[in-house]
Amino acid sequence: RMNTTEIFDGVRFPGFIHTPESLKAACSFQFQDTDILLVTFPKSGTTWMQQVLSLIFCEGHLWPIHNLPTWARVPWIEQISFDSLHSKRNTSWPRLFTSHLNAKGLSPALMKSKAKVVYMARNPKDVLVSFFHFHRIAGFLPNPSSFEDFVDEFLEGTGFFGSWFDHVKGWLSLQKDLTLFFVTYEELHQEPRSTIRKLSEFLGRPLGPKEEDIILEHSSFSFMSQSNIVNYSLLSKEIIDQSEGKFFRKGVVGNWREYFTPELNEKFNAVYQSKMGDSGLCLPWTM
Ligand code: PPS
Repeated sequence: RMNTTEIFDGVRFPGFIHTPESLKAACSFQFQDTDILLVTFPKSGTTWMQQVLSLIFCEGHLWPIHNLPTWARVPWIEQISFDSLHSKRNTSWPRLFTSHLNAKGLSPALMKSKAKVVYMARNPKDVLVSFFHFHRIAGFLPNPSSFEDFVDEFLEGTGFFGSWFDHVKGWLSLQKDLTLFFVTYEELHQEPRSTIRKLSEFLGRPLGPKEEDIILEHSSFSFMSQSNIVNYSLLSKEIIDQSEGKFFRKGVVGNWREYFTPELNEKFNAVYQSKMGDSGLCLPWTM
């Protein structure tokens, strides 16, 4: 089952970590008003935000940060490991969850509660480059044939986890219906302190300056990439093989420039414009 595909509501998911049952269960999950759900398209800064969210709630007690992997602290509700991780979890924090599902699938369940949603997005060109590399190290995703083909698939929305465009537009169109905090990888990168401050206020957990320092230190790329508990080196080589490339690859804004030829960039921009041009969304990146 390592390299199988699960198609759910027209979207491809890696069958190694998803089943029809796990995906269906996520869409009818019973959220509580105190829950916090992180939603991302893959490679948009999920692990980073899982780390920030758990740091905000651990109140300076760093045992979980040093001992529990991010996926156990803020588990994906749609993955097959969810039930076992969820039942073993420390319950003194609000329940923190992650999801890569789209708004169409997950929002009906969410709207039955007042759960807070943190939606994190990243420049899709950087998402694409990061995802391309991830396909090469993740045993549960197929190796891309070429970068050009990978770009085509991304633009068509036929790759794993579906269309980036539908994901972002779908979730951001619900800003009025959900209690949603929209944050970007770019702003967390450029203004980490003020972004984390705004996020913690949204979550009702304002931080003191010392707490902010602790969070900034433990959510930095250098700390996280060197921490075996969060850098995915706990997983076997069959699942994620980091001998040829790292999960914590670069951690920068704008790395796409090293991969896109002027032709690919033009093609990407034309599709971006046609899909996002009239979205009315104010996104921080220049394409
Ligand atoms: S996943 O598989 O969807 O959970 O991947 P995700 O965590 O969303 O994305 C991985 C990319 O996020 C980068 N990353 C960071 N950048 C800056 N600072 C910190 N602390 C950080 N943590 C993770 C990681 O390096 C991947 O991006 P790329 O561009 O590949 O380096």
